[in-house]
Amino acid sequence: MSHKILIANRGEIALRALRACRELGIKTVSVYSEIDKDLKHLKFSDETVCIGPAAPINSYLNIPSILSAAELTEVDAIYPGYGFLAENPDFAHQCNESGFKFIGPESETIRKMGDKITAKNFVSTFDIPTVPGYSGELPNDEDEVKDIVQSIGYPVILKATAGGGGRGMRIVHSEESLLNMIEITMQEAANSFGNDQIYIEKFIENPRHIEIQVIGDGKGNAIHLGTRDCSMQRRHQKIIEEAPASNVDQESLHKILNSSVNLCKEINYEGVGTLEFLYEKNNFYFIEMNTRIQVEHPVTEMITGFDIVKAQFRIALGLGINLDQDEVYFNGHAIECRINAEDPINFQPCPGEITKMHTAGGFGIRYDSHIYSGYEVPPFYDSLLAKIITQANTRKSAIKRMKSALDEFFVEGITTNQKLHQNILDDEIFNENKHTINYLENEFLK
Ligand code: MV4
Repeated sequence: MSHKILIANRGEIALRALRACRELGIKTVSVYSEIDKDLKHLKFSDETVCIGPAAPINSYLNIPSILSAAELTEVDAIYPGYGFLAENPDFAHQCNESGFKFIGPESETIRKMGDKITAKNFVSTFDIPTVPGYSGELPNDEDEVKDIVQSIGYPVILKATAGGGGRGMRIVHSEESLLNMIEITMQEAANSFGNDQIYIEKFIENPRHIEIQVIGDGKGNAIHLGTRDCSMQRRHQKIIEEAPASNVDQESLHKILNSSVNLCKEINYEGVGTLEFLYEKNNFYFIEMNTRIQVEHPVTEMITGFDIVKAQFRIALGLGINLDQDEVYFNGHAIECRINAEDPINFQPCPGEITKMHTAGGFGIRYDSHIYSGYEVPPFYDSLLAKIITQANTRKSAIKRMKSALDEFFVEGITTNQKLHQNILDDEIFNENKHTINYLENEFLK
């Protein structure tokens, strides 16, 4: 196989992708911003191209600059990773139009899932349960709007259809504030996304966040790799993720796993994807589908033994998934702790030089990170430093293993959220697996 791929990302995911390419014998071109010239993956890349200044808008979000680098180095395909341009349908389209395969779904699939009403209406035709609500055009008559919301029942949540990931949402508790809130939410959506369309859902007050990993080959074959629970989060930033999601109703789960795979088969879904659900009182409610690799993919890899990033490359090169559903075995439990360079009190990013550090390691422990002693964490990008992942036969043993890993790991020179992780791992509610999406902010940190 003689292929060359451009990695259009930075940090740990760029290194993760580069490692996968090296195993597959794929040549790599890594692009970087001026401030990122010392990133670890650049040292192992076949070629490197500087694509602009530190500010993402001038480099990792700069489509012409990335396409120029692709042309200069004559790559076959472009790997977007997560964040930046990973779910930008125009970027995917322009890559393909310029003769570079975008590694991911077709641009039209990305566009469809990016419009949250369209995505919701679409998945519901595959027998996937969604949150009850209203996704039509709102009538002009104010009393009609009030009647619609009254029949959903307060509290409701207003969501911008061009939003997602927690942006452009507002909770409404009673009719008094309804019309005003609709107005503000639409106005904000127009300003932020250039699209004022909103939809209304019953507000699910205290759910868990559970997601399903899917993979399709673009030719009608698809499989799922089970579930993850990402409920331990703060302000839409996940902190700890696990696979599988435990204590969920198995009958409902099997239905949505089947429906999710059917959807992927039916639309010839190409690449990896994640269907996000809220889970409360034994019910799943679809909220969004992500069409990219996710930060937390390693927990799924650890319990399945399947390399999801290598699969992305294999699928893009037309080599298929090389795994059938009946060959997927789930082995024990995995947990991931995201180590961020951030202030433990106010959660503000804490960039700076890492003066000294030591990684974690050992049986059942995986460490995914681009940092090293002497590396300077720049202030321009997200603050993820490292992902520590442990796998063991049970959730309880995986937690114990993580505690030991966190005891070994240290970083000097900058502040991190390591202690927060250690405190969560000692927490009773977490250990009993009773936490919901509200737990960290509303109870643990109070
Ligand atoms: C909701 C919800 C409650 N009810 N929808 C936040 C991000 C976006 N993916 C959807 N989100 C939510 N949608 C209804 N009808 C609560 C959230 C939510 C949330 C969801 C998943 C993980 C963390 C969250 C934190 C706050 C709110």
